[in-house]
Amino acid sequence: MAVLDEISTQLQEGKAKMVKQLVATAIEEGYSAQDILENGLLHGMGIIGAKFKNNEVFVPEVLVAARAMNMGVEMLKPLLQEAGVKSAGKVCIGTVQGDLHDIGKNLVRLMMEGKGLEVIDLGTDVLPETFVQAAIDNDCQIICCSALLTTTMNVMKDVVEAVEKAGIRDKVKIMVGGAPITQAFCDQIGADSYTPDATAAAAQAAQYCKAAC
Ligand code: B1M
Repeated sequence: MAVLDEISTQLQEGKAKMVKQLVATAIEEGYSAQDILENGLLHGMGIIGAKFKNNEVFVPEVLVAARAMNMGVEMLKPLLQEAGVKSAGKVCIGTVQGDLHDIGKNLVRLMMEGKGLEVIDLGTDVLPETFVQAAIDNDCQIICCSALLTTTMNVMKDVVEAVEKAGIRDKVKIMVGGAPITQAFCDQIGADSYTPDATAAAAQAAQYCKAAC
C-alpha cells in the first residue's frame, strides 16, 4: 500500500514525473490498474478536490495535480484496455461548452477504448453543433457529454436539441455524466443515459453499440 499512498501524496504536490515513476513501480509490484487508479491517483485527486472546496489550495495547485493525474492515467492505459478487442462501435466524447474539466472525460474515454469502442475525443469546451457534426462525420452511434459545473450542465440540453434539429435523434444515443449530473437531470433533458462513473459509462456504451450492430 505504501506506493499507492506515495502516488496520492506526490499527485497532491503536483509532481507529475514522480507520479509517473511511482505508477511504474506499483505496476512492477503487481498492483492492479484499478487499484492504482482508485487508491493512488483518484485518492490524491479527491483530497485536492476537498482542499480546493475549502480554499486551502487554489487553481494553480489543482492544475498541476490534474496534470500529474493525467500522466498517471496515461501510464495505466495499456493495462485498462482489454487485449485483442476489435472495434465494437463508434463514440464521440467531449466536455461541454464553457467547461474545461477533462480528467473524468479522459477516464471515460479510456474505459470505452478498453471495451473496444472507437472514441473520437473532441476535447473540452465543445459546442453542441460540434458534437452533432462529429457524430455525422464519423457515423457515431453515441454522443457522450461530460460536465463538472452546475453552470455548464445545461449545455447538455442544447446538445439534445441540436441532435433533434439535425434529424439524427433516432440514430444516436446521448449519454451524460459528471459530478453534478443525476438520473433526474438526464430524464429532464431527454438524454438516453446517465452513468455515475467511467466503468458504468463504458459498459452502457458497449451495450448500446452491441444493440445497434
Ligand atoms: Co474545477 N471545479 N473549476 N477545476 N474542479 C470543481 C468541479 C468543483 C466541484 C470544486 C469545488 O468548488 N468544490 C467546482 C464546481 C462547483 C459547481 O459547479 N457546483 C469547480 C469550480 C468552481 C471551478 C472553477 C469555476 C474555479 C475558478 O476558476 N474559480 C474553474 C472552471 C473552469 C472551467 O471549466 N471553465 C475550475 C477549474 C479547474 C481546474 C482547471 C483548475 C481543474 C481542471 C483540470 C482538468 O480537468 N484538466 C479543476 C479541477 C481538477 C476540479 C476538481 C478539484 C476535480 C475534478 C476532477 O477531475 N475529479 C473538482 C472538485 C471535485 O470534483 N471534488 C472541481 C476527478 C474526476 C475523475 O472525477 O470528473 O467527476 P469527475 O469524473 C467522474 C464522474 O463524474 C464520471 O466518471 C468519472 C469517474 O469515473 N464522469 C462521467 C465524468 N464525465 C462522465 C461522462 C459520462 C459518464 C460518467 O458519460 C458521458
